[in-house]
This record gives sequence, structure tokens and C-alpha cells, in this order.
Amino acid sequence: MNNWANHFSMSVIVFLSVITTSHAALIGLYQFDDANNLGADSSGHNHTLTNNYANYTASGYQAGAVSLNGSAWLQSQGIDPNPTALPQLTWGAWVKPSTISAPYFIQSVISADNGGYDRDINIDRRGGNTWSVFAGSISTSDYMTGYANNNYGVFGSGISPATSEWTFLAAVYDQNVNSMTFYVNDQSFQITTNFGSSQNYFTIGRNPGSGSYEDFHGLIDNVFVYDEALSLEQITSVYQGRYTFSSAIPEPTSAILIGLGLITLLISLERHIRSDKQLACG
Ligand SMILES: [Ca+2]
Ligand SMILES: [Ca+2]
Repeated sequence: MNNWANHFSMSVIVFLSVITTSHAALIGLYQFDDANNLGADSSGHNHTLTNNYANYTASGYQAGAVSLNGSAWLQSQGIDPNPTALPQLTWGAWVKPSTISAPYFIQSVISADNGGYDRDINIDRRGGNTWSVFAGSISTSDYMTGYANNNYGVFGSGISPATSEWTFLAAVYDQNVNSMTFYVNDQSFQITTNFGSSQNYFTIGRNPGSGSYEDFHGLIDNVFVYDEALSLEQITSVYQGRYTFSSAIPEPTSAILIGLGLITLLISLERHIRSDKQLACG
């Protein structure tokens, strides 16, 4: 391969690799596979969870998981789930409760609640003891099922939690358009929301605004947090265990890199033309 071909192929490689590596920002991924470092973040952002009495189990959805007995939880560091800090947020997990009739009437899977029905995925007796989410302050007419109190409330999916198998849960928030989409396995629910301010951290297995009352009983694995509102296609990818996404639409930083790739290509072309001219003159 001559120099011209080398330059050209390198430019194309730069160009193509930039296009295929752009992805939504995964800011926390907790797979609970290391018993000695249960809160480890495998997203690459080092947003390690602090562990408060949660145990490791090898019987996870994939390899290890956290086992929660109703008085244990993990707490985030470095991620602020407030709607003002992250208007768009997606989070979820694979979950296997050991009971659906906990002593108190809520079991929180993941929550930033400090009162006012903040971002929170749970099992809620007021949502019919089904997989539920908090929706902030909304009109009662926006509830498909569930419970409302003073125009605050809980959205119940109507899907009873299984204790014998793992369930995929995700909530996709977009505060800019007052929307949340709640996924339970392959079913989804579009919900109108109006969230106020929450804790500036989140907890797994506990509602941080309710002490131990809403602690979860059972197993949780593969907790994921994104700083964007994922599309159905992206949620499907997460469901299938692929946490980063290829995209044909470059993000701004990728566009800059693509530009650099094109400049490299143009320099190669110019050199090629110049060398042709020199050959012609010589
Ligand atoms: Ca795992
Ligand atoms: Ca609140």
C-alpha cells in the first residue's frame, strides 16, 4: 500500500470509528459481582455506592447481586438525581423481591424521595401492590390506576411482582415535557409528571425520605443510571444487557472529531495532488 492509500485508509478509519462509538451517557452501572466491593461502579465514572448492611449473593440475575433483608440499602455518590440537575434521567434494575407483602406498604427499589412523591420505583400497596412509580404532583385524572392524595401520588402498573423470577424495571424521566415512561419487562406506561425537588443522591433498597419504613426485601442486580431520556430502542438494548449504544446521529463532541477526520482526509488529498503535480513537473 503506498502513502496515499495509507493516508486515505487511516482517515476513513478515524471517520468511521467516531461515527460508531457515540452513545448516551451511562453515569452509573452497578452489577454487584464483586463481594468485596459491592458498590463498585462499572460505568467508568467511579460513582461508587456506599453500602449500608447489604449482603452479596452469588444468585444474581447475572453473577452476583445485592441481597436486602428489609433494613439494608446502598447510597449513591456523585450523581444528583434532582430534576433541576438532571431534567432527563433514566434508571432501573433487575429485581427479584422475596415478598410482596412487606411490613410497611411500600418497598423502594431505587429512590431519591424526600417527600412529595419524587423519582422512585417501588412496590406500592396504594398502587394495588403492583410495580409502581412515584409521579410527583399531578392531577388525579392523569392516573391510569393507583392512588392519589392531595394531587400527589403513585402510579401502579397493575403488574404483580413475581417472587420466583427476575423482573426488568426502568423509569425514563423527561422533566422538560413533564413525562415519564415506566417499563416493566416488555410493557410500558406513559405517565404525566410534575416533580419537585428531591434528595441530591439516590438510594437502592430504601426510600431515603422515610427511614427504614420502605426498605426492600429481596435481590437487586444491574442497576443502571443514564443522564438522558432513553428511547425504546435504547431501553431494549439495556434489557438485552448492552449498556452502550451505537448511533448514526453524532453527538456534538463526535461531530468535532468527525470534522478532524475530514481535515485529515483533505490533507491526504492535498498531498496526493501535490505529489502528482511534482511527478508531472519532474
Ligand atoms: Ca450481577
Ligand atoms: Ca420532594
